[in-house]
Amino acid sequence: MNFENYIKEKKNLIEKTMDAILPAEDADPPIIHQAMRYSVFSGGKRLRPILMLATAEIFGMDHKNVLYTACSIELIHTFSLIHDDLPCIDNDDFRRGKPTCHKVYGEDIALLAGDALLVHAYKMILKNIEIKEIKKNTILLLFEEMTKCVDTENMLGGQIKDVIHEKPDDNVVAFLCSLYKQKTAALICAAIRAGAILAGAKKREIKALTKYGECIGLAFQITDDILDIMQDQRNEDRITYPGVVGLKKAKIDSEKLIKKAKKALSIFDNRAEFLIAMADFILSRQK
Ligand code: GRG
Repeated sequence: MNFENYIKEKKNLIEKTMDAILPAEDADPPIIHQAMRYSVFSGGKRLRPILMLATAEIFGMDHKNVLYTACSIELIHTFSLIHDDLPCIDNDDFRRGKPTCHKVYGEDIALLAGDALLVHAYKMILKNIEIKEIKKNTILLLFEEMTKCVDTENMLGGQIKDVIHEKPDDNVVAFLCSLYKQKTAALICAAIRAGAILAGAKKREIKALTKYGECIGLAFQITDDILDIMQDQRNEDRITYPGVVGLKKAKIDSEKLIKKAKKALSIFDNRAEFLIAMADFILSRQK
């Protein structure tokens, strides 16, 4: 199957599952469920759940055993975007070309919709109990993976550094890389690691996939900043990697990271072809 069809097929699968697992729009109280669904179904690329499915596929794991966890990671992603857009954080009016959640539903409901999505993400990890192929211990490992990724050592910590705009006097590049690893790469890496954990991958395989995830995660955020500059959407308050090292070096560095990521997959021979294609896509994407 070619890459475009692969992405399309997986995206459909994920969106169908999310539609089935989220509370209906008219479930009480309707406003929160409408807001949750508005943000979840407003046109995301679904990269993180696709990465999870593609990782589990390396080990021959059936998609149906991965879908709840894949949706869980997309719900965490959506929660982080809703909160990131709030007036008290980035104050963005638009996301994916559409009004942000708080613009449509108000700040109070948007904040709570984000909270509800995080809780629902954990419920999805628990729902794995219904799948007989998944052991209880695997579910505990998934909980650990998700929690570490959201915690102050990762997403929350990175976001806090971003919010307080505290720039170190020296080694700004190292500071930015650490912030990007926490804020962005951690969730991408957790998606990949969760796919491997679900599929019962061995330690050395998880290590290789973690390296891949860290590299593509960092390259993803650098590319995101490059796209913001090129599409004239830069936030002047934020220090960014291309803002510090320049566009040309930022592009070279993200290419190096993608090369490193692909090299980490060499232990899988040709079984990781879609992960390799995903790595290339991260560099070539325009949105
Ligand atoms: C505790 C999880 C948690 C969050 C609170 C708000 C916050 C702390 C963190 C925000 C992190 C954040 C917004 C990182 C930006 C990552 C990024 C570049 C997102 C865009 O990802 P895409 O392009 O989005 O995959 P689509 O639109 O395709 O879904």
